[in-house]
Amino acid sequence: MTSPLKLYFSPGTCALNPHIVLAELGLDAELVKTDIRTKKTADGGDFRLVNPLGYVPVLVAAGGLKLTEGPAITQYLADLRPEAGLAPANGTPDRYILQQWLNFISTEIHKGFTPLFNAALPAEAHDHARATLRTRFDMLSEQLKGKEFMLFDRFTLADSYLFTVLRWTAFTGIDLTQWPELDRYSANLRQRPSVVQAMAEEGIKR
Ligand SMILES: N[C@@H](CCC(=O)N[C@@H](CS)C(=O)NCC(=O)O)C(=O)O
Repeated sequence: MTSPLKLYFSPGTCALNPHIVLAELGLDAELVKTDIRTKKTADGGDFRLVNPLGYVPVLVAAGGLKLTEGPAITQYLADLRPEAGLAPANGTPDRYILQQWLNFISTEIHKGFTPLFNAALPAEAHDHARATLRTRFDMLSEQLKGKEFMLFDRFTLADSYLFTVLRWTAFTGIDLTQWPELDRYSANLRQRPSVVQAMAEEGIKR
């Protein structure tokens, strides 16, 4: 039987986050590899017909529901299996705390990296992006002091997302060992079976 879930991803991008969540929840999904430069899916399809803005992740779910935006996709998935505890119940104070952090990771960290992936920008723009990220990493490092997970003493959607974006430091000239707490946190999560599985399925080595 084909899976009712389909995830459009590109290896090592922010789509690794919902991919980890799928693995964490033990949900089967059809994984559609997408080239975000050519906007083609692996079978030669036009990805812009799936997302006119041409970015991953995109989740297609039962009933034809189509979602973009990582935090919406991962919350949808978490709510399919609430017993796994990846997101507190909707409407509870803890759910808003989770949403606060997902929004922080999305806007302050994820999008903070964007200039660093744009080789056309001048060095000053890259330096500015790194300097801004450093201030966010200082704050996160305090938040994670002595902790295995970001929130509620358990693995949540905040961890799959933060792990995904911290991985990018290795490719953008940021030495994560400057923040031993973040380095330790990231190294621990890398050993997690769902993370190992999702990275292997995407063919990511490091
Ligand atoms: N707002 C979207 C942004 C997703 C995004 O930045 N995707 C990147 C990969 S990490 C992408 O596909 N970029 C290709 C493009 O924008 O052309 C989200 O948060 O899910």
